[in-house]
Amino acid sequence: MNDPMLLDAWRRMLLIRRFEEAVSDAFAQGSVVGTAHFCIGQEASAVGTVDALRPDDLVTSNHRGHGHFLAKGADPKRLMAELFGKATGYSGGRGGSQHVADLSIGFLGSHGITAGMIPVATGAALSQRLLDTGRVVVAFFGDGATGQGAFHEAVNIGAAWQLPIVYLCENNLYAMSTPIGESFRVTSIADRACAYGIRGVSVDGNDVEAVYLTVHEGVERARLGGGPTLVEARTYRMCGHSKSDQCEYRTDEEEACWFERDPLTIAEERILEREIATAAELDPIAEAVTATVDEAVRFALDSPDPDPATVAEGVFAEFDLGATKH
Ligand SMILES: Cc1ncc(C[n+]2csc(CCOP(=O)(O)OP(=O)(O)O)c2C)c(N)n1
Ligand SMILES: [Mg+2]
Repeated sequence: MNDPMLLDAWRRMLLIRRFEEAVSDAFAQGSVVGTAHFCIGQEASAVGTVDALRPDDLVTSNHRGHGHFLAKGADPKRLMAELFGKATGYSGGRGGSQHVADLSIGFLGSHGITAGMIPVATGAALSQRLLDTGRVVVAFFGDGATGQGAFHEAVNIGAAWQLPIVYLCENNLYAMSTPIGESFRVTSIADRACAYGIRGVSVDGNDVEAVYLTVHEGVERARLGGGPTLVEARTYRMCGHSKSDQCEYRTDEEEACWFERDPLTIAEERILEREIATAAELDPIAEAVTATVDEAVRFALDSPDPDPATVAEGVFAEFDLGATKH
């Protein structure tokens, strides 16, 4: 990454962090209900990956998708409003944390079904091939998703047809409370790539530059017709799986070790070391990020609730209640 890129990557990682902290506060205040999965600690894999893409390239996400979406250019106001269940949200307040999309910025959607979007991403990559758009697709998913049949089927067909796609696994060492060692025997998820005859690469997922370089190589290979790459970004969520998780299955030592490798700190230290900016120059950037998030919260609070009269809009299944009576 050149100097301006690294500085901007840091700013956007900070935006993701502050955004999720604000969502957490909103939960505490009761403005947001239900649950959410935060990506605090995983911001570098989202930003580094998206920075390796062209703006018109496509992304799919999973249940832990705020960072992916914001990195791809989501409007923080509309995402915040969605979390608040408001009519101005990306899904009109109906989707919540896990179900948002914006095709205009190439974000095909996040989804709560583990591995559910990997086949969708693969289909999107087939479309790009058939339409000859030159676009590449990235599918974000977690280590737990690699145990799903949908992962194997999609990666296999992506490989067989040499589709323009990068399969981006954020290996944060756990699927809910299950450590990876209890789910598979390979030491790296990248090793699984050989089963499909594609390239597999493992990268430090907390180092935004390393992620960028690794994904960029995979993206350009895919764009030139070289087929998929499976990238494992090794990272750690610095929070619970979801709102209710106290992380009792993790040791203090393990957490301390990873908390020292906070992706924001790594990027900030590098910016200072390379004299891209001084600490005093970073302060106003951080303040502007906080102001953006505050504005998003205000927008969400001030937005109207969805109109009950629109409840059937966007519903594609119809039931004839009369037909169920015998
Ligand atoms: C098909 C399916 N099975 C189970 C779940 C429940 N579930 C939600 S998140 C999750 C773990 C996902 O782990 P991973 O893919 O590693 O992502 P992470 O949460 O660690 O980011 C599970 C099992 C689900 N949402 N969908
Ligand atoms: Mg995981």
